[in-house]
Amino acid sequence: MTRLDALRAVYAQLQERIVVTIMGAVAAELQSIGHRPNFFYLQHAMGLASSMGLGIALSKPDRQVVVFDGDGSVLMNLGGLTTLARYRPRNLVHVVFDNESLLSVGGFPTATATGSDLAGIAAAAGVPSTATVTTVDAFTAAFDAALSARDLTTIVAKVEAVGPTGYVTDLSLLENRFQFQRYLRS
Ligand SMILES: Cc1ncc(C[n+]2csc(CCOP(=O)(O)OP(=O)(O)O)c2C)c(N)n1
Repeated sequence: MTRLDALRAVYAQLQERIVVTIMGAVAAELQSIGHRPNFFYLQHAMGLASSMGLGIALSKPDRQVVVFDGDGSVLMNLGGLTTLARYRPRNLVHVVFDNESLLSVGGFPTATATGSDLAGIAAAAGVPSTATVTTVDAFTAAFDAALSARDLTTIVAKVEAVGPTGYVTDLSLLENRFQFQRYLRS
């Protein structure tokens, strides 16, 4: 499965939900499908997309929050999983696109390439629902189930280590920041 195909498969369900992504490939790919004011692409703060999603989920319990993370980013902040589990926001779906690589900075292998199991780590951290999927159909089913279950879920989607041709988009960090802030307040 490619991450782009997985994103396309669930894009319609992102329209009315709050979405936070990590920087780099996933941000560029989601924007290539179509940017929306409810999408925020967290630049620079590698590993903290789930933490930002947690804060939003706790402050907006009536909204569902989707976080698109990466294996390298999660590995940089494994403690984030324990904090997620501790607060257990039932309105947060945490998707980790695991390409076993730091793709956005050149494709260096991560620990998932040598056997570390992020869904297992999330479950051991206390995340109540976890899954690992390897096909678009399985990803869509797991994503749908997580949205309807209304409980904290981490879905690890094993994807090919391929990304967009370019990472720079015409949406600047500050523009995205102010637009997203206005969206959250509206
Ligand atoms: C604290 C910190 N260290 C390093 C970087 C540089 N950096 C940006 S994206 C990235 C790789 C992210 O890897 P992953 O989460 O696996 O996502 P992928 O690029 O594979 O989609 C790195 C190392 C950063 N932005 N912040």
